[in-house]
Amino acid sequence: ATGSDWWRDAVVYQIYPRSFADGNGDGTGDLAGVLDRLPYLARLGVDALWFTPWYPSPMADGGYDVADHRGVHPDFGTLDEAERLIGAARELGLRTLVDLVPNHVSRAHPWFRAALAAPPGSPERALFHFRPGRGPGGERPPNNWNSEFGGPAWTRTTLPDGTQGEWYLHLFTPEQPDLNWSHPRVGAEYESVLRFWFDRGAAGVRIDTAVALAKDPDLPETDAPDAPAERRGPHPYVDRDELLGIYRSWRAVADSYPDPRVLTGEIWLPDEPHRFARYLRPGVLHGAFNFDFLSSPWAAGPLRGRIEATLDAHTAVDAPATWVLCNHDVTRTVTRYGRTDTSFDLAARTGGVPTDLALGTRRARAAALLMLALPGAVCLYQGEELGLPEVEDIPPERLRDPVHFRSGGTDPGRDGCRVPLPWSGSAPPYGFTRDGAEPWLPQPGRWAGLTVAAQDGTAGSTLELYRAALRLRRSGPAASGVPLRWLPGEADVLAFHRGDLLCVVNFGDRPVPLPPGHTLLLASGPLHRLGLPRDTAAWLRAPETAPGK
Ligand code: TEU
Repeated sequence: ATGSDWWRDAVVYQIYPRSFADGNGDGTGDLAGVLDRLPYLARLGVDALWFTPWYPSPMADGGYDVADHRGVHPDFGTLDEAERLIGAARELGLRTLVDLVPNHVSRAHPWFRAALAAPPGSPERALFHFRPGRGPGGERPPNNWNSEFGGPAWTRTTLPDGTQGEWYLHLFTPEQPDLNWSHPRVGAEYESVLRFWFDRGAAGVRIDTAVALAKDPDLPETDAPDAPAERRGPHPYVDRDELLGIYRSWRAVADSYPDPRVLTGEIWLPDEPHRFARYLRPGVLHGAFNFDFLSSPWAAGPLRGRIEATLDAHTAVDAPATWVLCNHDVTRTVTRYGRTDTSFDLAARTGGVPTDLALGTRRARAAALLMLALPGAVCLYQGEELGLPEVEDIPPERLRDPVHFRSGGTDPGRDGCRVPLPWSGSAPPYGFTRDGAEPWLPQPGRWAGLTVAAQDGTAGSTLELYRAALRLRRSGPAASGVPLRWLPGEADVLAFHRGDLLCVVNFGDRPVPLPPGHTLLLASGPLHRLGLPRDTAAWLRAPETAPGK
């Protein structure tokens, strides 16, 4: 779609700036590096770029600990450069989404510094969740909530005289104090931040942790302190009704611009498509990443079930789905799909599970054709188009992710999907940086065949598969509102029409014969004499139907 509906079927490309491309040769990716590579992104055929946080930050959580929402971290460049980048991208037809982190700020944010310096009960502290501890000396945390990355969601403050004071709430690391969204100043501040970036050309925002901002003001105990996603029924900080009011007011800000800006939520709400779709009702958010699709086992039944449930729930509120296979938080697709257990969670990172990368690559390529044929928007994660696997052998002393440290070192964390991209050459740094600089995370020595240069123009490469699929998607019915129509067939085959496009994915052992009269447009792997082999997908064009039929 074009015009103000562009987001309904947009392909968004997620950039993790630290690992995309290094323009100034210090080993850290930056905005200058992205500017250099804009032609690559335009040629890939995506519609928009989403940048994970580029703001000033102590980088305790990859920049999701924001110290100033209106600036750019010096590692990445300057605010001027960000504005120029947004403009240059737009000239190539690429819109820009910035990451908005409303659940928490950095401990280095001026608001939190002021809160720490102010006494209990002060207006400064009211912007966060400060509470006295339980027990005689207040030595126990105020409630039983646990942080997403392990350990209590509370940290105790120390008063100037050295004695222990109140505790503050942080659903993530202690470096990320949670804001109090029932305070009007918090809402006003974020509306102003939205305008700040929209005024500088941003076409929208990705909203971090969008399901957890609102808290029950009593901060009560919960019987789901560890895994809120597995809660049943109301929860003191997940999926609360107050969120809808917050997002309605943001929508009004977005809609006040002549070229309406879009709001895409990061909403982890597993297996509850109708709760999920509440956020996509008219006047609320435009889209939200579909993690049910991402976390599905690689099998026809579960995938079809999740696709149908998602489409039903989204159709009911007239919103497009936003399909996603991976991001900077989960094990890369090629590695996940190379395992018997294809789940994305922490356990899969730590188990030392056997992984068949050839199998995973085949499935990931098939999954790409499946995803890109579905109705709605799509979000790709940098390196997905190169078929990069997770890097599972980063030396522990090089790991940076707080998930690793907070697990006491048992979990490698999320750095394995954040390794700098390989652009060219046969050895690290693969053109990522220059002048002999060392990339901030080490790249494996086995990526020579996965670089952009190695795949560019190479028939059958994953890069060329994505390019071809994105080109066809743009010109065909997959890029329009045409609904999906399933074809009856075998249990381990998924087949559906979008207008005259037919997408077939084979999950079973037996090759699936291609339907007669159809033109093969694209296949995710080599075809078998008898048809489409296992773990392979194809796009076909149906024969033209006679007029009047
Ligand atoms: O992630 C929020 C979130 O819910 C994740 O913790 C997710 O559940 C987990 O990573 C799955 O493995 C967002 C950001 O995407 C993440 O990078 C940040 O660390 C987090 O918020 C805190 O800002």
